[in-house]
Amino acid sequence: MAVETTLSIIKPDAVAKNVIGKIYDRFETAGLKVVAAKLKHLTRAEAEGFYAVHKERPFFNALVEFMISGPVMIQALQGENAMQVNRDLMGATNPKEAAAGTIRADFAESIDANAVHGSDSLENAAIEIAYFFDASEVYAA
Ligand code: RTP
Ligand code: MG
Repeated sequence: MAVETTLSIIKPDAVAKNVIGKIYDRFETAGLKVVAAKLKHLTRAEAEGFYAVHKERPFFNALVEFMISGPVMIQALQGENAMQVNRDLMGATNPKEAAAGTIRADFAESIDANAVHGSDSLENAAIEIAYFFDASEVYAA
């Protein structure tokens, strides 16, 4: 397995619930290291750009509204197999279908307010990290 870097976002619902630290503990316990981080209230344009791949989907407007409803915590996570390790920690998109012990099962309320985002491929991870961080803001482990 290779050392990878992936993008994670703790969404407005989880930031509002004050569980950033509890979610960071999941990352650290799984061997993922935070190598870049910022708390940010996204603009509409930033959220639309980030989720542009979904712009034709019926849930796009609700997704953007939700993502700008409060600040988000954005981090790059580095470790062995980081992209899939983070996706496994997150659990299914719909928290009602998420396996017990996953972040979404424990902290999410609904398919809209589902606590976290994680890159779904290494190619997208590179694009998403560059969307939010300058290269000089990402610290190699
Ligand atoms: P994310 O991109 O946020 O990490 O979530 P994901 O990969 O698990 O899910 P994705 O298919 O990429 O969808 C992005 C976000 O859109 C919302 N969604 N709503 N109502 C619906 O059917 C629906 N489907 C997706 C979710 O909030 C999801 O996280
Ligand atoms: Mg996705």
